[in-house]
Amino acid sequence: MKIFVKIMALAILGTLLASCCRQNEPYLVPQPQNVTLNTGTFTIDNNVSILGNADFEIEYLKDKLSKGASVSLQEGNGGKRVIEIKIDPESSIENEGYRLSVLPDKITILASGKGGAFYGVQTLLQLMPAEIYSEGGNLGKIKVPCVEIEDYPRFGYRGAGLDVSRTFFPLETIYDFIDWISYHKINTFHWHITDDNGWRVEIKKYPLLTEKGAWRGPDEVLPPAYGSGNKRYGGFYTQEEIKEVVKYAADRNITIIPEIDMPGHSKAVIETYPQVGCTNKNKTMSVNGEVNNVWCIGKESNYAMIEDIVAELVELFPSRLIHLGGDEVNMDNWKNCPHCQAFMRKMGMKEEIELLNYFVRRMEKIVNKHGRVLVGWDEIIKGGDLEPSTTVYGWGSMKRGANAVRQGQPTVFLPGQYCYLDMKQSPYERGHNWAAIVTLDSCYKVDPIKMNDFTPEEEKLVLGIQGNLWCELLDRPERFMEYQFFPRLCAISEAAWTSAELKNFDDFYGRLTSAHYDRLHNMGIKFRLPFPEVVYEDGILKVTPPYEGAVVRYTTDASDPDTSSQQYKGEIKTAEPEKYRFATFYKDCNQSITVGASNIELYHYLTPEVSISSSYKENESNKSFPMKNITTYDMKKYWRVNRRSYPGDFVLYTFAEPVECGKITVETGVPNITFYSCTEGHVEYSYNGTDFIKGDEFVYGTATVRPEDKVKAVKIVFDGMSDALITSFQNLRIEK
Ligand code: TNX
Repeated sequence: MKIFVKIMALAILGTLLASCCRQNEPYLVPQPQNVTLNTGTFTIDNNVSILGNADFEIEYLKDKLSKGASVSLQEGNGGKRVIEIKIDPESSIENEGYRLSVLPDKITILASGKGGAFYGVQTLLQLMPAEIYSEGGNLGKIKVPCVEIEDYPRFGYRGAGLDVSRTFFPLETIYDFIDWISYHKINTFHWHITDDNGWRVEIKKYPLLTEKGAWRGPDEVLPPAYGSGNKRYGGFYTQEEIKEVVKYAADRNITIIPEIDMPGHSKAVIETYPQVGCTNKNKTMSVNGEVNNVWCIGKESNYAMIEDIVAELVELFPSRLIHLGGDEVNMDNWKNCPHCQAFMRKMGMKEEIELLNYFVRRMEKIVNKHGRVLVGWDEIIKGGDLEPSTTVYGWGSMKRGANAVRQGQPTVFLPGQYCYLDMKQSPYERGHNWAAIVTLDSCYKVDPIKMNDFTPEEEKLVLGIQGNLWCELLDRPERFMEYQFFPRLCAISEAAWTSAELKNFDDFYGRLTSAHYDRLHNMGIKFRLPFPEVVYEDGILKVTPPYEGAVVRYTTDASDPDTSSQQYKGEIKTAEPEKYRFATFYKDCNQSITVGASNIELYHYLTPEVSISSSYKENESNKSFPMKNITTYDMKKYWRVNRRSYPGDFVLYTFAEPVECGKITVETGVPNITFYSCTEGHVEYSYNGTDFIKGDEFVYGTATVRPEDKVKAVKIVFDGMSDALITSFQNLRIEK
């Protein structure tokens, strides 16, 4: 018996010790390769001095400590305790790796190069309280746990990509973004700097590219798109600004790879310099819904222009890799262009895809001439051979990246299903979904080595991984860019940095939610919080908070919870579950989307018989999304018209019998994606079918009617030009 008590006591002590050690354990992201936690701490205060030969990193750390903790370090070795940051090119430490040793009286960061020294500092910052990332922190004193860390990256390429064409981001945001990714040991920023919807890099020889091609609006060469509406929208970066950004990034071990997307995705060039495009009346659309957005391959003068552009580009961006696009070319332009067709005959080409290969091969020469290497999207492997150095970005699927590797091209993996951060994070959130719903877990899983059976030779061609954000849907809500990137990019960073054997999603999720959220918050990032899971069973609402310690608040009137809403403490008994809404809260300053119980109908829409008439001609309707879709009340279905809408365009919903209802929500655009919508317009409604009352204006594609009598008809009326070459309409949401 006594022995049993002793064993129990030991067991309990053991558990206590384990949990207390676990508490002290540094929760690092990305997880380093080797961490040994020792006893004791190093105290950082004004008595600490700093020395070493890593000049930038020393200044950087001093700056972080003074801003985030009000601590000033002295230079030299005169302090009571010392921090040394040393770069020794002779040391055996791997490229971008570092050794971090924290003893009670000395912190040493040793690396063989600048990158490793910078990452040693990043890990050291993560050993400090999260406030260290804030500006204006006042800790005065910081205790850093004694550790020995040996660390190095799994992949040499760890990327984050941002499209600034569809949505333009001001310089300050670009600087913030560089800081944020550098904290996560991301070393490449792929800057998608031109596309159909805006050219954003100053090119001195072709000033119209930014004077005109950087702007969209009713009186601009580029029409409104992606929520920019009927105002002048746009912006660009001057060459001076870009040089400073490149330098700022390089200090933080980040290479910026610029992308000029060609020969497709080029509406912004072709509208400013029309001679660049094909000569034809082709009206078929690219997959992105653009017409006439492709460079002509048959016009020799185009190559001189590209040479000029690239010559300026390489002066701005010292990166070895230069990305010139190659994706989603609508080859109908080439099929219908006399120059392209004559060129094909001259070259003995049979198919248009050979024109793409010809173009890419010329781009290789242009880029190689400057001692640089061409990068293109995975379509570029289709038309024929490439230079062995030409690098492919595998985006369409894991398989397409793998095919590029098997064809012998160095490849960066960013398969949409794992790495596209413009994809929805759940069915209820804004975002694309053509690749998948991309969860935190999907990002964490991505592993081009484990998911393919490459030979050792092929493995060498796997350069790394990139998280990518396309910005068609980034115009709203505010700071959605941060929401889409974080924390999914934290997962990508660990997938790219940490050895496969050390990866463990649950462990990552624990580190993220218990420590890294605080860091993200102090970095100033409005990150996404996961929502709780709610089900209604046996008269009870049961809520599973999304992580340990998560605060869930709720309302009982179907409104969005806020910080004053009551906190969920246990099961809720109710006969009206559809009235409850829940959200996760972080420190009362960030909250998840609002959800109700997932297994019940939250809305009870009425479904009266309805017929449609409109200003659109029958042949303008898209066959796959016919008009009758919007008489079904299946809210996933929609009607798509293949043209832009103009003032005076309308859609009229007429009910067979007048409908008694309290509210009609009129949505336009594609359900849950909300583009191709009515950006400038209003709704009208009628009690008798002939006299119409003017109702609300459309805001982001939605307008509401609150009738006082039975409604016979509802009408969508356009007052301005719509946002795309496509317009979509949905079923009415009619509530009692
Ligand atoms: C495909 S990825 C594109 C982009 C879009 C994106 C939306 C790639 C090379 N092209 O132009 O923005 O899908 O997810």
